[in-house]
Amino acid sequence: MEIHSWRDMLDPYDLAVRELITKFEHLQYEHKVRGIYCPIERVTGRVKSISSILDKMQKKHVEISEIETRFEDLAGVRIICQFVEDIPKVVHMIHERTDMHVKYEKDYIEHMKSSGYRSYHVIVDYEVQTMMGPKKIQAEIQIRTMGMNFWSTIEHSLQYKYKQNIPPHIREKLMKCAEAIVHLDSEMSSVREEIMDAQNSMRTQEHLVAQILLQIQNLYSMANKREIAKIQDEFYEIYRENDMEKLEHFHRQLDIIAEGYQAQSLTYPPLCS
Ligand code: 0O2
Repeated sequence: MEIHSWRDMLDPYDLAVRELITKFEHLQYEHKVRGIYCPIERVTGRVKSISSILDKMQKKHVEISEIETRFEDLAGVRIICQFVEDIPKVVHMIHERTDMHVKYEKDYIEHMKSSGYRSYHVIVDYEVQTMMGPKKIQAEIQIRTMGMNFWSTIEHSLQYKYKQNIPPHIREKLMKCAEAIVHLDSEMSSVREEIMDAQNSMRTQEHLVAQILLQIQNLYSMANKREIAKIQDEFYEIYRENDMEKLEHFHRQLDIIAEGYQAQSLTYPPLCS
């Protein structure tokens, strides 16, 4: 196939990858603004490289004309989760969507590959709109924990270096590492509640601090500079104490101060108006 034909073939897959990344990142955003825990930690994606397609064609005896039907991972999206428990939640989210249709799933978590590879794959049909009209393509969504991703990224680069012939002593080490990752994931799951509590408090505090800073900024148009400087100093002092209750109290006090100023400006309209 000529270079421009490869590009013609792969362009819709590139569009699909970019759209899918945006859609999953938007889900993250929606959770964040609502202060809800999101099972998606990070989203990445890629269109399979031409050399990787050529390698796979050779390995699986696939003709050029069969590429799009035989290879389901020309468009690949990877969703990284913090905990193993997040993975079925992400799978459920995908099933619930109407803009993609699940064709089938591969559970390499329940059934680890002999290499030690663990990940959950969902193959979807997805439609993109191109200059030539709509095009239905397949995309592979890999869902895995940070630990699983760490392992498979390292192992993948070794596969590239050794061209599928990783020496036995390295294979053995990789298998041990894969087992260690299984253990790590399960240890992380056992302290999941604590980790999530800590992350929740961090998010709540960030949200509160942002609101307080906005309140102080709004006061600039109402209060005098000396008073604002005093309020700011008080805020820094409370912030250093790291006491959420005091921060919440301070937030409420600022509301009252702002309401007071607003009432004053309604009582005494500017003389020049
Ligand atoms: P790349 O470079 O990521 O595109 P199968 O015959 O079913 O075993 P198939 O059809 O490739 O093989 O499907 P499979 O096994 O679900 O693999 C799809 C993708 O999952 C792979 O794409 C890898 O990204 C990943 N994967 C599968 N097995 C392994 C593994 O043992 N190690 C690592 N690191 N990744 C794996 P490609 O085309 O292999 O590579």
